[in-house]
Amino acid sequence: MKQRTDDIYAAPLEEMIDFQFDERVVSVFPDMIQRSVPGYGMIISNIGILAGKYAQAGSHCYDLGCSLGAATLAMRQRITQPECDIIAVDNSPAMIKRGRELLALDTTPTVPVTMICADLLEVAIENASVVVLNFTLQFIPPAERLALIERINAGLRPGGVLILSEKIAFVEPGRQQFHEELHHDFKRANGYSDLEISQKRSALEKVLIPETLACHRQRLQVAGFSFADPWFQCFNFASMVALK
Ligand code: GEK
Repeated sequence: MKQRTDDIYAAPLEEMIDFQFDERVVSVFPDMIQRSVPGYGMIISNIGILAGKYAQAGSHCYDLGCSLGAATLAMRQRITQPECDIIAVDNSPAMIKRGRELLALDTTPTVPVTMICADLLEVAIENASVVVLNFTLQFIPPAERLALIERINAGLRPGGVLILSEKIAFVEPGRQQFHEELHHDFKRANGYSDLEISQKRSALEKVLIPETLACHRQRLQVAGFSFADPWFQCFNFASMVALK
């Protein structure tokens, strides 16, 4: 599959369909996520660095909602502890198909990777030292989020980490507008038109549900993490690290 520029929302759409991670999205995904998520490349590199630091010998590292496996590959390059493997999960067959092709091109010899096409809500998390939810929890129904975070905490070894990146919301309308406008400026600067920005926003409205940093922090605490701190924020996008 050839790497393409994202023009999915460039022409006016007669009917707005909820956003789906289908073949069309997969074919433009690396371009789409780079141009839409401020700091994406930096977050991916730092997931590698965090995994290099927190992966424990003989444990599993999970990349939940792995898409094409960018975070998986970054972790694979940095993990030096013996007997670790990475379990990468996504429920989009098109993502997993392309992700496996990209994985086959990666020549990093050491850490074995298994890419699984499954609902992450149904995947067992066990003997884990690093769990990554890189812009994935936002697509999980809010009522299911606490149980998932509790299950991740239960599956982590002591000293293990959850890396949680999300689009975030703000309680005060003025702050919400401030960050949202800057994000739209970021997308415009990356070549998206106002039509593309507004059509994509409508398509995502019912499927991507952001929460406040305070809400994430509280859930992580309730789930049993000893602390959770944001290590990255740019406009309405943030990444937190939670330590068990
Ligand atoms: C990256 N982490 O490049 N089970 C499994 N996968 C799911 C589920 C679910 N229930 N719901 C959504 N997904 C990646 C980027 S993208 C973020 C993550 C974005 C998957 C979905 O199929 C998609 O591939 C991914 O979560 C979200 O580091 O596109 O904004």
